[in-house]
Amino acid sequence: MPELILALDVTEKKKALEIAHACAPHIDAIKIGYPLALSAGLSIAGELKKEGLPLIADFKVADIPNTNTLICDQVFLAGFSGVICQGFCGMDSVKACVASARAHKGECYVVAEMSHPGGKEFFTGGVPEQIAANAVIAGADGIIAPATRPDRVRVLRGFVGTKKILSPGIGTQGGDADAVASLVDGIIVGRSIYEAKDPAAAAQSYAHLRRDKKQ
Ligand code: OMP
Repeated sequence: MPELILALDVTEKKKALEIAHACAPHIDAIKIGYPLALSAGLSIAGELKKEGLPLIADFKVADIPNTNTLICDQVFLAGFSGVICQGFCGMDSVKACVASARAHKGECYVVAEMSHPGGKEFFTGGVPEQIAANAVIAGADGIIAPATRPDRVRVLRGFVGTKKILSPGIGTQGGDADAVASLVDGIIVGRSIYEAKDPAAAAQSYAHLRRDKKQ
């Protein structure tokens, strides 16, 4: 059964910190990306870390190896424990992110296929499978695969074996947490939690899916 990762795509710093604090007992990790990092600054990482949870930087890093290294080093120096990169830039670019993660004792996840409708335009024709295979060879900790397409998660599992699969697209994007829970290691949920009237209660509603966690 999977862990619950809160996608904290809130652009008001105070609200973000309040939601993180309220949800902390009911989640296993926090993921932030450009929305919060650009509005609140990278130092938000230090404040979110106080919740004592793994903190993933979803910057979907997608550049040449040297630039990827420079970006990921900053991510880990800011206090994040994990980073998400794109896989379509090639093995060398992914390896650079993995090397940075290792140097900082952090984790690296590679987007293999995206969850939104447009994700079917270019993440097709065997590309996600190749990205997933590359992620394994590069030594990444796992991949990102779409909860909106459980059939595709099943296929990609065949390429990553026991590596982790983190899966976004639940709730607002139409994915069903119960349908993917047994297929993945982490479900990523954003708006269905942070836009709820009571974000903590919304997070707690996934409790039955979380792995061996005391509520
Ligand atoms: P909600 O749709 O609000 O639950 O948010 C989903 C979160 O997962 C957002 O932070 C997205 O940026 C992220 N995400 C996707 O939705 N689809 C993907 O294919 C990949 C990601 C991601 O890498 O986290």
